[in-house]
Amino acid sequence: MNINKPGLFFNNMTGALTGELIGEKKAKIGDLRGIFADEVSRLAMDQDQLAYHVQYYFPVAEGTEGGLFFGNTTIYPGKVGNEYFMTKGHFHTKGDRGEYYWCIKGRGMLIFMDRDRKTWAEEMISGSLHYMPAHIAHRTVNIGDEPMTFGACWPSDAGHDYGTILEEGFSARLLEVDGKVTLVPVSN
Ligand code: PAN
Ligand code: ZN
Repeated sequence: MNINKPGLFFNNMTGALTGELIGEKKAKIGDLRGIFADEVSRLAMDQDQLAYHVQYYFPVAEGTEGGLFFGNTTIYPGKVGNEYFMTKGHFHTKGDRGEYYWCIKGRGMLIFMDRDRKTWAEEMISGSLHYMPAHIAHRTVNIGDEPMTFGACWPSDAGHDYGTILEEGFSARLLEVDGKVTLVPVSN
């Protein structure tokens, strides 16, 4: 009978994944066209500046029913104009797939939006655990001065619908207003 050594490690302090089959995705300021409100400020920044990166473990092919994916995301501190660095955000392509996030370090905010465009936010601090129900778009924001890292686990057939958010956006944005983190409704 075999007793195997683990081939995959998750660092509880940093969130770093090491081992077999770890992939990586980087999002630079230059990749985030149409995400932030202030496009003029975004274009004036160093387009190679890293806004966030993701490490992920895909033990099965994307789209496989019944599997789970695991990842971490680190969002760097910073702002585009008065809007904090954040992820693109998405609905899952299979809308009825949920997800867990948990904050490892830093100070963040998780923005949710339902299909009726109702938006709300939840604070992320070390140890906080967040359940994303089905049919809810989700985006994360770094509101602190240090990198903010969280873990995520989601179904391997969930998929990512970025197009809806690119076209319609969230109905509120997290801005610094008079020195305070404020969830500001988008006027249309
Ligand atoms: C996360 C996100 C990750 C990056 O793993 O994919 O935080 O955010 P964007 O995908 O919106 O750029 C997740 O929610 N997966 O389903
Ligand atoms: Zn997701």
